[in-house]
Amino acid sequence: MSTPTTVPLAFRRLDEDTMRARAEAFLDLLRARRSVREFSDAPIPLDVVERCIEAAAQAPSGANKQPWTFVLVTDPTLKKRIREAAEEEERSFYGGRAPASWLKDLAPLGTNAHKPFLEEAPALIVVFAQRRGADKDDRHYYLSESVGIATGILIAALHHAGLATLTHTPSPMGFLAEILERPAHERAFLLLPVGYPRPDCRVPAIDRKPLDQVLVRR
Ligand code: IYR
Repeated sequence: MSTPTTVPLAFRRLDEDTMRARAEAFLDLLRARRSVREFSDAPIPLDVVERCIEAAAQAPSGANKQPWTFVLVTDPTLKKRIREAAEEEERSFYGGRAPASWLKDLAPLGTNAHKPFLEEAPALIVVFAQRRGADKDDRHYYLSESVGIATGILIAALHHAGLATLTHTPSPMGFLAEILERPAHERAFLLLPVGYPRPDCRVPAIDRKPLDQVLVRR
């Protein structure tokens, strides 16, 4: 076993009032985040999106393998192909593949097989999970956990930067690797339309569980 090389940790200790203020501000910020399905087609600063992707790529991952690829799609032809393929999958999902109980759970969200946002949003980020490295002996670990953490950071970073997203999971998502020409060891993890909400955008009236339902203190 070789000794790992280390560097000093850059850590700034904050006073408790500052910690409280920052925790509150971050909670307020995330309370205001909502999944958006009605996007404006107005252009967005792509340099901002790229910095948010870079923020996501700072996430911790199993053995620091960083097993993710983010494909930023802005080409209208590709967006159209993605919309058409996604809608085909969704038609079969809503038209019989999904059990009645699942459709009942989705009813409050008002979703259906119609996915115009895949063309209307100025950008789509398709997050891919790499089952292994480019070299076939390079193993990856805790894939879903790692890519899930990075995706969560990405959603928070985009919201913080003033952009709306939707966590969209057309299922199955195999068509994304095909359309975006990803290698066989990558599987699509999540599709995130990114943009500004339409000025008349409405979102479902849902709320989050209060802290006492999600936190157990022992
Ligand atoms: N993928 C479908 C269905 C869907 C599933 C869940 I779970 C959601 O939270 C929302 C939708 C669709 O995108 O419509």
